[in-house]
Amino acid sequence: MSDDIVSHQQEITDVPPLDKDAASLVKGIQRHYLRTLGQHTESHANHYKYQALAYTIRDHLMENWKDTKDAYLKKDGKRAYYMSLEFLMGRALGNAILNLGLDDNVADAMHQLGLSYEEKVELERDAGLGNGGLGRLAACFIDSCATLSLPVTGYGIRYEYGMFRQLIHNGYQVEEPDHWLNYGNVWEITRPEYTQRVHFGGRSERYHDDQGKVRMRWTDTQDVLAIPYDTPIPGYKNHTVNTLRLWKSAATDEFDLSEFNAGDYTEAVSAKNHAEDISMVLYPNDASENGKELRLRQQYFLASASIKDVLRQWTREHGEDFSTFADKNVFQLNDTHPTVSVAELMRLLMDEYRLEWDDAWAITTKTMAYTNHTLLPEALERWPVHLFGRLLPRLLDIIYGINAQFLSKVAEKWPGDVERQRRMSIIEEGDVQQVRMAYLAIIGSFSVNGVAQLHSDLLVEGLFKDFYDMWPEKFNNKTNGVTQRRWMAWCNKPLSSLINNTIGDAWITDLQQLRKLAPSIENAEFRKQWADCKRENKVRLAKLVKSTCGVDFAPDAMFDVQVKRIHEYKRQLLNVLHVIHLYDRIKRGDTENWTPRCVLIGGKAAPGYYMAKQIIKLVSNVADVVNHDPAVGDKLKVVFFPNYRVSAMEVICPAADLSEQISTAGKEASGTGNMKFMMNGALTIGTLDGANIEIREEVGDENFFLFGLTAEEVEKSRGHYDPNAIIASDEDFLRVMNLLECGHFSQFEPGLFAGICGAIRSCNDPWLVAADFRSYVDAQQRAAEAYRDQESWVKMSILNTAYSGKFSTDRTMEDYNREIWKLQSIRPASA
Ligand code: NBG
Repeated sequence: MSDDIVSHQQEITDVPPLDKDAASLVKGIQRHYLRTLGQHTESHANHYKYQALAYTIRDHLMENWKDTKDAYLKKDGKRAYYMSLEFLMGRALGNAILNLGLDDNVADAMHQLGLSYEEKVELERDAGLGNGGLGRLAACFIDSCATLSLPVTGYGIRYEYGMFRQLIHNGYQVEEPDHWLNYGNVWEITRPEYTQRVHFGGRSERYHDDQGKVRMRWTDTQDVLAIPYDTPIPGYKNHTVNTLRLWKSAATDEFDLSEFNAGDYTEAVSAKNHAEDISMVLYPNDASENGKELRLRQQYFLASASIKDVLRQWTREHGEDFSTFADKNVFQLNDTHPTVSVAELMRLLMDEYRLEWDDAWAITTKTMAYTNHTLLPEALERWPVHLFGRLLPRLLDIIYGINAQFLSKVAEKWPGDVERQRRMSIIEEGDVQQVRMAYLAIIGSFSVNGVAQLHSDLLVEGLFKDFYDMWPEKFNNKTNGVTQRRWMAWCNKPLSSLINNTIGDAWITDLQQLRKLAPSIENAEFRKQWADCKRENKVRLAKLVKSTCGVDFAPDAMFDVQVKRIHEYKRQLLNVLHVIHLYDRIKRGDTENWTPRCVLIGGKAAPGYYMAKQIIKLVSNVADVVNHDPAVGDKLKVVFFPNYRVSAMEVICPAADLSEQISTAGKEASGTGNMKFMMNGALTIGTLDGANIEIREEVGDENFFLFGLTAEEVEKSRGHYDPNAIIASDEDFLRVMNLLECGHFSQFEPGLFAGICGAIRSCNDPWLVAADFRSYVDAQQRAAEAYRDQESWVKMSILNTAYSGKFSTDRTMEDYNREIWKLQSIRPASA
């Protein structure tokens, strides 16, 4: 029977609708367990039970997903593509259950089956396809876009190995590969029919087309296939399911049969490995680049496959008429990583679709938008011209073309200013010529944004000043956010239900509603309930700390938390110095009116970042001494929490009392952990950096522990910074340095921390640890005192949550959409 005949008889999609009640969920779980997974009662492998539940939930997303695609297609409106080398998704199950509104029914169904809901949810492996803030931001963005019914697709890479698993051996970080796909991935659907071919190598050549016109083409290339894997991204109770499309690399089949004789067969097949290398592993560098060739391959692989995919859809719907392409498509470049997209879109429009340069350029510069995520010079990507030319020769031609055209504009605007031309050129001169990716991004985009107000201001005053002088209208700010669905509603159930009972649940899609909580600070009963929620969350975290670190955290102590990537600019070191100071006070008996504290520090260090790894070792050693000293007891506990990741943060952030946001001012572009803590009622101790400034503006100075130099003061201090004088004039600091330098925390390895001590004492310490020591310790003292007055602390905690409304990615996405993308929200017809 042919397919045609079948389709005349009945629609293949004619299936009975799914019921959402617990009994139907039970049936779904049973069916998947038996029929999809082939399991039986005696199976002891727990992950099948998780999978059966996950498949059941996925069933509920499938029709919404199809309806969403249909609605977008029918509307034929403008679409946006979020291009990112990282999507730090974490787990999907709980979020899907929440967004489908199935939480209670699933709990009921699991109960009926005698299964623990919580335990099964925890069997899902985190999708750790990102390093830190930048990757998690992308995940929060696409959650909010789905909730706002915005037609936005995420494009990324399906790394076989995500962020490494961090073990701590003898206080040192050890990296283990994270093969997160080992047990399969319920959430992805392969779409081999949309496979794209990506070119590398070869050369570009001139030729005459049919009309005798001189054109360029890229020949003798070595090609790699890009196979798409789609993940559904559900909006919150709105029937929308958007798509995250991740590419896996694979070899082409071209070497088989004819090209190889029988003897070469196995070698030929093993050549596949090289193609598959591209999507093998995420580079574990946060906010710094390592300049490896494979990394450039990954970047181009993502850019080319994704843009081809967009053009495939475009030509299917509009043929080769690109006159309205720019009105209907926009690419948001997540940092410079996918910036080669600018040149790739030019190439495809000119070489494949035969547009003229000017037309292709007009389209490109109306569809590309660039977000910068850092001011640190080591994170600004540059690629050696020779590497670029060898890997992507045709792209390099185009970049030269863009640069020549651009520099003539610069010359026109500032005649004779050769120095300015040199500064602004995409090609940096020097021993090794480099392609400056950030400049390509700025020149090729109609919008350039930073991620918090201070960061955006510093960009146009410093790093990008020349470009701002040229095109002030391109530059704008979009302050980051986080999704309150995952970061409150899902991960903090006690607090969510208290809030729901108090002001209703509209905050889940309109976070400014939380303001309505503010008057409740006067209600003693409410304050007690608030404190009870916090305590419940602290008990949960204490259990996790006990099981992972073997240390007892007393729930009544102040939970003082710093979790984020380990980086000198984030100053975990300053935190440790304060811990040592507290230890020193205890040892000296200076403990009148003491506030017991549990300090938790967690985060991964880039494997090649020596200093960051030393800092982990220092935290571990200090923790060891402090936790084992009977004189310290419950006054102070310290842990280095291993393998910090999205799912760990879901337990950590609801339980924190004090959120450490202590970067050197001007260095943290925004921060987003700071927002998660605030939402969950932690108070911040922080510098005037990144989004801390806006957090403080929202919640008020009296509910925030501010310390440290301003970004301006940091800049001014350069050249006359004298840390040794600062240390010498501060008795507390002297004692702390003495403990460190005498080997108190490295009894059997004297000199172990000499590098760290040297860095603190160096006049060239760019992070100015010593400069902020005193004001930090004083701010910590204010926090400790404030914590002792629990009534007033709880009020401040409530106000932090109440005034966190600005920091929802729903707001961030509305800002992007209003000012950059200009998409129409499209709701699929509900089922
Ligand atoms: C990071 C910044 C953070 C910021 C996130 C998300 C990079 C390059 N930048 O401060 O360091 O919150 O981006 O914008 O990872």
